[in-house]
Amino acid sequence: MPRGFGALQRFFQEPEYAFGGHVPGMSDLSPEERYGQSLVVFLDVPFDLTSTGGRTSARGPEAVRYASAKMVELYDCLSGRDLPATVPWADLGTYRAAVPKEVEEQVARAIASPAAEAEGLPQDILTVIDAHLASLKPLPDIAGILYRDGKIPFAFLGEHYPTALLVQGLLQAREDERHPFAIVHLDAHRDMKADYLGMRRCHTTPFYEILEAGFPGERLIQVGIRQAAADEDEYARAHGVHTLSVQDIRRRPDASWDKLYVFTEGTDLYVSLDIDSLSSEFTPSTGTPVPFGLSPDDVVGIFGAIHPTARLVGADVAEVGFRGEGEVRDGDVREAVAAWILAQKLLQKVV
Ligand SMILES: [Mn+2]
Repeated sequence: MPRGFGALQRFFQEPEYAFGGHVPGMSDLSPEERYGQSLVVFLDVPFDLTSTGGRTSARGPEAVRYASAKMVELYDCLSGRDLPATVPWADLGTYRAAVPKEVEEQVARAIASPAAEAEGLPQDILTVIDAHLASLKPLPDIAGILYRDGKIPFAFLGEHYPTALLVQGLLQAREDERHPFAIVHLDAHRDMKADYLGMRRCHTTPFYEILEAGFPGERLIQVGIRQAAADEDEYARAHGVHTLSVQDIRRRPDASWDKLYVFTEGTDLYVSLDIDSLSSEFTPSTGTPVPFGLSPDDVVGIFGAIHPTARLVGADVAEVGFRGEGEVRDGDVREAVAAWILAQKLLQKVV
């Protein structure tokens, strides 16, 4: 029997209350029964305090829920597989980490100000940000409880920072060290800054924090990277981090797939998909869209190259944006549809 459900429940608002509702599946069972029978457990962390291009990703997870419930068939007519019939999943709901609107606006104004670029954020703003980041502190424990219950946590994140906490929790909970832990990180950005405008923990720092905690750089591959500061590139090189660029994939696809195949062989695998790894034409709502990126087909190719012996131990999809404006078909929900379909493609491949 799953021991963790009771402990987990108090951190989450039930998905029935979210806009877009419940990720569909096993709807005839109680939440506890669904949890007990699941292999994959969805959760969302709608936290976005530090991103640069506007706070659209706080509502990204609910847009992904909406896509899952209303926009996308669970039967995949390309593979003939029906999810979640073949990948039992449950939905824990929404992590309670709401940031009040006025705090969001205060921090957003400070980040956008020219003074921040020149001399960093003022101390009072950094203190406010740290106070709200403290609300994420239970995330490593939550990932650990899920791991010990034999579940695969699959998080829909707002900003990318919580990835550091989820990975930390999984690394601490692991007892079987025979399978090396490996991370496949798809992103336009390295997210490997030691500091951004004075913030030591924010959407640009999670992979710095993971490596600084002792995770070996050669167990991390970053895919689709096309934006980084010189010191992030240098840090990645110095730590032996693998990189696959969009150009590598386009010009030498077979060599790229071989690299991923070898990299993931026999691993306990964590996959972190920042939606801005996709080219900006697919991402109308994310905070920091970047052209010259991956196509959804490229991402399916990347997942397809994962070695069959890799065991997924956790995953997240980060930075999906949603402004909640206009009709959903106007495009605001387009990247959430892509995010949900790619999440399913990952699960079809590795679970
Ligand atoms: Mn990122």
